[in-house]
Amino acid sequence: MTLDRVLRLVALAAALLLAAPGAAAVRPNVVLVVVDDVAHADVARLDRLQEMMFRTGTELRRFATPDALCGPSRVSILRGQHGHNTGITTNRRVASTVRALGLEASTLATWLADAGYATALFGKYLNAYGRGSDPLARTHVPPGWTEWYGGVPRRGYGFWLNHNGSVVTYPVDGPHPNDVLADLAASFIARHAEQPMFLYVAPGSSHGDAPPAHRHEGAFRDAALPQGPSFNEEDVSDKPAWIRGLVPQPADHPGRLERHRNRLCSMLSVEDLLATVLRALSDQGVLDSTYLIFVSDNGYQYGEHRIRASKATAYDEALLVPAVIRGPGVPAGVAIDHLATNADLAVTIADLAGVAVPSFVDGRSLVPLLRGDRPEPRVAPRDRHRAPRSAAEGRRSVAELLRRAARPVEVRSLSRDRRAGALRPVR
Ligand SMILES: [Ca+2]
Repeated sequence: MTLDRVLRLVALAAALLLAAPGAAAVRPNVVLVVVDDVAHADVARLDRLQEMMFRTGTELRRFATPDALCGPSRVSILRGQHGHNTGITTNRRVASTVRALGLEASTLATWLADAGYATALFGKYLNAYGRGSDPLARTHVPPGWTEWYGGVPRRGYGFWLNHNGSVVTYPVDGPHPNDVLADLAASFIARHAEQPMFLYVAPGSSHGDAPPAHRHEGAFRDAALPQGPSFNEEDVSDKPAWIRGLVPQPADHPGRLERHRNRLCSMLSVEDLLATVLRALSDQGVLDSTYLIFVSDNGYQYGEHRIRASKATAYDEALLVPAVIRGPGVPAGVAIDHLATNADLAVTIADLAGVAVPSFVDGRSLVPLLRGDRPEPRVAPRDRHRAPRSAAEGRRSVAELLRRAARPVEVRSLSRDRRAGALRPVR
C-alpha cells in the first residue's frame, strides 16, 4: 500500500468519524444505483431524485461513459476497466462473452466479497443475459455475489428474475419490476446490516419504450423534448459525413416524445425504489455509514446534433451521464467538473471500502475529488463511436469527443484546431 493511499484512507476514516460519530464507519456500506439510458436532461426534471441525491451529495458533472452503450458500460463498472481493455465494446452477447473471457472471476463484487462484504445485485446484469440470443443460462449466478437477483427486467410488467439461481417469473398483472427490486433490496439490507454491505441496484425500466408503473402513467404528458444548444444543430458543415447527411429533426415527433415521457415516468418508480432503500438503511441505523452512488450507464440523444433518438455516439448528450455520490464526509450540494469515467466507480468503491484493486484496472479513485483535492487533468479514453468512414473523420470524431472538456455543450468541431494533434488515446 502506498503512502498516498494510507493517507487517503486515514483522511477518509477521519471524515467518516466526523460525519457519523459513533457509527461503525470503518467499513462503510455502498449502494450503487445504475439506471439505464438516462441523460442529464432527464434527471433535471426528477424532483425527488434531486432531493435524495443531488442536493445531499456531490455531483460529478463530467462523468463519461466512453462507449456510451449499456453492455460495455456495465462491464466497465464491474471491472474498473475501459471498454478497449475489457474487450466489450458492443452489446452483442455481452453476458456470455464476459463469462467466456473469464472477466467475471475478478469484479468489484469478488473484491468486496473476499473482504467480508455482503454483496447483492438487483436488476439488470448485462445485455443478453438469459435471453434466447445468448447461450448464458438464466440460472447463471456470477461469482462474488452473496445474493443474486439478476435479469434484464426492462420491459415493465411481466418479467423474470433469477433469485439466487432459481428463475422467478412475474405475471403481467403482477408488480412492476422496480417495486420488486425495491422490496428485495430492503429485505437484503434488513438481513445483512450487521456486516458491511454492497448493493448494486440496476433498474432497467427506463430503457427502450420504458413502460412506467401504472401509478405513474401520464405523469409527464406535457413534457417537451430537451432542446439545448445542440438540438437540431444548425450548421453541421464541420461535422463528420454521417452527421452532415442528417436532416433536422422535428421537436414534436410523436414517437420520440412518447419515449422521452415514458422514460421520465419510469424514473418515478426508481425514485420510489431509492426512497425505499434510504428508509431501509435508516431503519437499520446504517444510513450515516452508507455511501450512495447514482449513475446512468449511458446518456441519450433526442435530436441533439440532428441525431434522432440514440446513444453510442461521441457527443456529450450520450457520453456524459448524471452521476452523484452522497455519504459520510461527502459535501452536499456540490458539483465537480473534473473528468471521471465509469471505470472509476469500481476503484472508488473499493477505496471507500478499504479494499485493494487488481493491477488491471484503468479507473482511478474519486475519493480525493470528494475530499476536495484536484488531481491532474485527465485525457478522455479513446473514441470508438460510429465507425468513421475515413481516417480524417476518425480524427475529427476524437477531436469532438475531447473538446467536451472545454465547454458544457459543444457544437463546434475541433477537427481543424491544431491542439487536436496533442490529444492522445489512453492505454
Ligand atoms: Ca443503457
